[in-house]
Amino acid sequence: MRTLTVAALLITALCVKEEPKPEVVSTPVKKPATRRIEMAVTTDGFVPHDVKVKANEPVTLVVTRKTDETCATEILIEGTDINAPLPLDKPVEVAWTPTKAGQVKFGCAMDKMIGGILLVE
Ligand SMILES: [Cu+2]
Repeated sequence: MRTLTVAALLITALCVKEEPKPEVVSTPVKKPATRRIEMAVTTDGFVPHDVKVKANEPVTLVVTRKTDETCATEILIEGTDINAPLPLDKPVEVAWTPTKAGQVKFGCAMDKMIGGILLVE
């Protein structure tokens, strides 16, 4: 009797498994992933130092300082309050959404002497 029950259960399970799934009518809306831009601080400064971005498109700069021989121990972005410390060998995420086309300087606290340009299109 028990074997029969198990068999019946198995068959039921198999039947359920093989039942066609109802078709999904609406596809879930995918949020566009924020563009991530990997950046390093080396003895050459910020690498890359010129980056193209798009107005109104959020980006995340992922900045890793890889040397102590630099004064760029933080990253500032012109025209924003962004001022993120860059600990050695630790990726730091800097989220930013450019609002208008043009060139935006970024770089170290010393007037971005070590730094680069974000080219906003
Ligand atoms: Cu500096």
